[in-house]
Amino acid sequence: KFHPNKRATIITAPFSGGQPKGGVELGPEYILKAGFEKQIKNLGWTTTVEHPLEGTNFELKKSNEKDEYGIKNTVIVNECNKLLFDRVLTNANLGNLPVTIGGDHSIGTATVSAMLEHNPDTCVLWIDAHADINSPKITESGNLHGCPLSFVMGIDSESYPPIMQWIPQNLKPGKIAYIGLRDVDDAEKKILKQYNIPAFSMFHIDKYGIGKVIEMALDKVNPNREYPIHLSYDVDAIDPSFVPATGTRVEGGLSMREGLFVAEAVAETGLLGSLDIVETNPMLGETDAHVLDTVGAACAIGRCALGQTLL
Ligand code: EXY
Ligand code: MN
Ligand code: MN
Ligand code: MN
Repeated sequence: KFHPNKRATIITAPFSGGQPKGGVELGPEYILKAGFEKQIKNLGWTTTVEHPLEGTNFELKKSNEKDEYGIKNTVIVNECNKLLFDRVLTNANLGNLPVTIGGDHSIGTATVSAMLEHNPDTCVLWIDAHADINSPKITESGNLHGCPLSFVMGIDSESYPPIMQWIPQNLKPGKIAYIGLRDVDDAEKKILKQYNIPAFSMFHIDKYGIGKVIEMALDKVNPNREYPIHLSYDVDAIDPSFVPATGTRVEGGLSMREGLFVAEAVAETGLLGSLDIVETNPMLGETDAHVLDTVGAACAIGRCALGQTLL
């Protein structure tokens, strides 16, 4: 079992530069105000909170223009990821469990590559409606929250801007599995096939049930249940009826229980090495209840992943 000492570091990533909408940078503040740190403490963890983006003003530098590489906000996304990479890697090396709270999913570039730098055996579970594996070459939107996995896998690396060359391309295709997919671009589908990346869509969840799907996903990336798991949880994996306050909603998602089960099942393995909770956008709730539901779901994902059980 990893993390027997139960020390967690909550790393806030109030960042929205990976996509055009404002408000997702408020995710960490809302999640912390909802009592997330205390909830984790109540599960027996010693907690620390770090704010590595404090003092930066990335939000003021956002633009909606694509650069010569076909992507938007390259400089701030890159700088943000550098800061997060350092804190995730440092905490992991100290034996702390990094819990990174976004912010948009472009920060996955830092969290995934840092955890693989910490332990190259790390496997990744990417829980999302989206595959987030566009490259600068193939992205249509140019939004970097749709691209983090290409960078850490080195897909189409000739299309990357030079400032992103520091990113370790340390994720192998056999070390990641997806759960919850239902909005994947055609060019991304090609990549999933070409690299033979295990991907469980909502179709598979309906067909086999969520319990079986987690087992199948872990059988692919962690057959002997021996490697640490980086759980990168995009709240839009859960159906927008439960998680409405998020930027790229897609109907037909996980039920609330299926969504929490994923986190509980990872906790049950004892192999959780690090966690991201991303894409909570408190400005996109149409009502206060929408915001409370979404922030509440983000907190619940974290509690379940860190060991909260029903009995
Ligand atoms: N595939 C689309 C794009 O690249 O723009 C949508 C990506 C949404 C990414 C969200 C957060 O997971
Ligand atoms: Mn470790
Ligand atoms: Mn995502
Ligand atoms: Mn998503």
